[in-house]
Amino acid sequence: MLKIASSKKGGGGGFGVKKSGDAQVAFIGFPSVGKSSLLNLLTGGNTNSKVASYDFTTLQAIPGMMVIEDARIQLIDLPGIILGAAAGKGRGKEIIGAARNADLILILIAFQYDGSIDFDHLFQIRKELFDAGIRLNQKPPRIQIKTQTRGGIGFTYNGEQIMDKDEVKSLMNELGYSNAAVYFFEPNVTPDQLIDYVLGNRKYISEFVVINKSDLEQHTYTDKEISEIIGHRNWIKISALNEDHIDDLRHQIFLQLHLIRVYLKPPGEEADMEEPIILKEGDTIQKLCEKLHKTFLKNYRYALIWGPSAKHPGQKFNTMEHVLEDGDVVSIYLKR
Ligand SMILES: Nc1nc2c(ncn2[C@@H]2O[C@H](COP(=O)(O)OP(=O)(O)OP(=O)(O)O)[C@@H](O)[C@H]2O)c(=O)[nH]1
Ligand SMILES: [Mg+2]
Repeated sequence: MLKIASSKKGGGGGFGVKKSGDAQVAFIGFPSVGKSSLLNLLTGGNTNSKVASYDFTTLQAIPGMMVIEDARIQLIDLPGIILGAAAGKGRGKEIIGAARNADLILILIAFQYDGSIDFDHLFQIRKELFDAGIRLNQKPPRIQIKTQTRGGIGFTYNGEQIMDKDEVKSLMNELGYSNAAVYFFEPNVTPDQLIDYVLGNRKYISEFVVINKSDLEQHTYTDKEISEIIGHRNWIKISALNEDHIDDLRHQIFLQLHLIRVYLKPPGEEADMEEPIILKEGDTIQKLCEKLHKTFLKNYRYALIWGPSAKHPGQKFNTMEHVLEDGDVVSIYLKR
């Protein structure tokens, strides 16, 4: 079996948590919602993050590893967030730094003793993350800007748009551009999206909402009402105390990460169907090579692929741009 250490770049931002595993999930929530209790449960006792009934029990980032369907997922328990975190209150900068590096943000809220759910916390956390440049459940806008030396602001677009040419022009001027060609490749681009694109440095990450302490539930809300308040259906009710719906949550985390399994077949040998390489949906042969070792990137000659992404078994790919799919078997041939 080919065993090569992952060559992932970067140490990870907030709190200096070293990225490890196939994907990273950050836990964000107000104090005492049960983040540490949940981390301990999901990692099956591998991790021991202190749990206590008082607020601010966790003071640093505590990473743990959860293995699910062959993927190793790093979970990061964080201190309780407080208002103003984006502006640096509490250990807000570090908490948000850790969130920015994650592939999925798990926002934890909880049932209260009166059976209500602290939805306000969810909205406040979303605002903190927004202020810190994190865009939850959004895709990067399909925009292109080409700066030019003259000609003012040009505007080309697809579909119906909210902004007209004058509005685009004045916003671009405010953003410091006097000559540029602006392209919107999708309909209804908002001014915020244009600003995000120009400012760069935005992170687009999915959120999943965990409502903990369901042992305190008094059936005040229907599922439909909860979905309406949250704004989507990516949420789950659990009880860390009673270990209720923990396996469902594990599975949901796996699904939300959109991971794919790719099997390696060393040239001339049988494929290794035991230990897949875990990649993300949309990843290319290049990503696979990066994950294996830098020599694969440098000395890549071609790949043969069997499986869902191949038009026929053993299809040959001379470049690394081909997008892989879950279940592909890949042979990589290197230059000698
Ligand atoms: N009733 C109930 N209590 C829970 C549940 N999960 C956690 N708790 C309790 O809630 C309190 C806080 O739990 P922690 O896991 O320390 O919460 P935390 O979010 O990590 O808190 P900080 O680190 O302070 O931000 C503890 O007393 C837990 O026993 C649950 O599902 N139901
Ligand atoms: Mg904690």
